Amino acid sequence: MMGMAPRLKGLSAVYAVVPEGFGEVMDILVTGRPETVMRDLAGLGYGGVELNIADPFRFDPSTYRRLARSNGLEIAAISTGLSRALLGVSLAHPVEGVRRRSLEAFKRYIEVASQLDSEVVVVGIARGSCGGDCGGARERLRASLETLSDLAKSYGVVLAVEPINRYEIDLVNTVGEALDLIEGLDSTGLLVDTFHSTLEEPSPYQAVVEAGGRMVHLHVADSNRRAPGLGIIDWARIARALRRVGYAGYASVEARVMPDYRGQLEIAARTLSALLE
Ligand code: LER
Ligand code: MN
Repeated sequence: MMGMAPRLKGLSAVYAVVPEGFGEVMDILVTGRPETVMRDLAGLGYGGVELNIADPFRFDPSTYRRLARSNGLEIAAISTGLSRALLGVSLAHPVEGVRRRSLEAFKRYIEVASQLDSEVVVVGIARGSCGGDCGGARERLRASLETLSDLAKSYGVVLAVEPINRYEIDLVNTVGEALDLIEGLDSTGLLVDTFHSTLEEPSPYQAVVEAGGRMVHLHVADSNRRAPGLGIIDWARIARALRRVGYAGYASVEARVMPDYRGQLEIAARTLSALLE
């Protein structure tokens, strides 16, 4: 019965929260003053904003809470990738002191998520890389996730492990690898990113189906990482796959937004209306 299928919560976009002087961020992140960005997102019909916070130790949730509230937005997720560039965060790091400090960063991300009523903390490139020893890195990453999943559970938050394509990282590229990694862990699921899964999986539709009930978050970009609608992904087919697995979270746009994020997010919203019906 189609009418019984859970609906997505809405659209969100990934916004970079960086300290002054950070320099350029990836062109898939929305940048600008938070007041302006949140007002623009609300104006474009977005219901959420995902915060990619470079430094969780120097982040004041109260400002973002107020701005999100006043614009009627939810914090769709807290993402963490920028901490790798700024602080060297790596949950798989072979140096115990670095791994411990990285766990502290993620503990802070979990606290921040709960303070902002967000249910999701993303484990993307801040998980770290193989460093020539993929087996060891995987074991250390698993140990880190075991520690963090208990904490996440106590805060009512879930960790979302994101398979990322092999040209960006060498640790956990596919949905299958991510499912193996998180097996048996509470409060830990998968983030499917339609761009990465187009590169790594038989298809992005199959990636959603394989992630199944363990899917807790969704990043959307087209096959070329441009806004949904500007590549070859069939978005109606993505929508069908999401309904089939019962996904009911946000679709968070993480696509090339330069030079003007408003235009790109408008194209994304128009394309993704099929997912929200
Ligand atoms: C992060 O969500 C992501 O998709 C990566 O490509 C960023 O490096
Ligand atoms: Mn992503």
